[in-house]
Amino acid sequence: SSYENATAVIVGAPYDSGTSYRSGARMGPMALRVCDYSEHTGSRPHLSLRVDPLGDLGVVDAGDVEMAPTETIRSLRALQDVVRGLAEAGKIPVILGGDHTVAMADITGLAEHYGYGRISVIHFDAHADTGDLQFGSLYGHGLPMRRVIESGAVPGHKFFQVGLRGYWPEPPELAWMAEQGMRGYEMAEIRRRGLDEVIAEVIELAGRDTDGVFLSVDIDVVDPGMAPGTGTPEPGGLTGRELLDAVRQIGRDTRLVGMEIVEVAPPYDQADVTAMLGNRVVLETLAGIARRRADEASGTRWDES
Ligand code: 4U7
Ligand code: MN
Ligand code: MN
Ligand code: MN
Repeated sequence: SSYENATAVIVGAPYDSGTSYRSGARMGPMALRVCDYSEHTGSRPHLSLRVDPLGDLGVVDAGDVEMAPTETIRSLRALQDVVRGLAEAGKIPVILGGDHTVAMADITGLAEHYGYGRISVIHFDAHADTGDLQFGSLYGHGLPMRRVIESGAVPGHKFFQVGLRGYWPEPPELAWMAEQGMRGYEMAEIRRRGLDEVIAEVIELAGRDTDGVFLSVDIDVVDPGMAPGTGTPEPGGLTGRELLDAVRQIGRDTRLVGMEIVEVAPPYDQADVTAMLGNRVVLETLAGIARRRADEASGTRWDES
């Protein structure tokens, strides 16, 4: 196929579930694309890549999966099949959401290939997304992580959540999370210990006893001052720069088998800085992977500090 030489394959998941207070994430894939990561995925160096371009890391865009908010099960199933197919072909799927509901499909699709219980998840988000029901539904952007844990796709102790803050989750949800052995890093802990130290710990823990790491980035992990284009903004988040450094480090120092960037809702950001940041999140993660591969090929380690 035309993906033969590609390491990473971009897939759009234009879905929002109706469980958001403010919808619009279905327009995320288009917005993330027009900010044009593709222009920079060739051999041409780009300033945001600090040290190196993507080198020979092949990236292709497979377009959007057909999804509709009124067809939840069928839509998630279609995405799940695409993700599993890419994993089977040895590719790294890069999913452009969509709201966070799509995580169910992304993670389940990967687990179907790598094995239930075999992958870890590093999850950047203001929210834990471990709710039980939303408006009576099992599917929605506030509960995908509970669903994948319940299904056995990823055990709770292989979940590492970074950037949590605000008044959610509620106490019963917190108790459930603790029972599952989930590890959450709240913004207060990050500020106290420093992000570098926290990310180093997450990389170490997520790399234990695993066949691959999935990176889930909900753009609302970033402060709404820098990323206003999202349905559920929450003050007190990471800076854009911090997120870019973190994902690059994760791309470099874990065995990434897939990633998603979700909850980019263009209608709430006329300046499009949120989509641009989301675009750079993809780019920096891929640059981290490219650097890891270059280091492995040369038997050395490029010092970025
Ligand atoms: B996201 C919330 F009420 N808990 O259920 C809800 F605070 O994918 C937020 O992380 C859910 O953006 C946030 O709607 C879901 C709310
Ligand atoms: Mn989320
Ligand atoms: Mn969120
Ligand atoms: Mn959100």
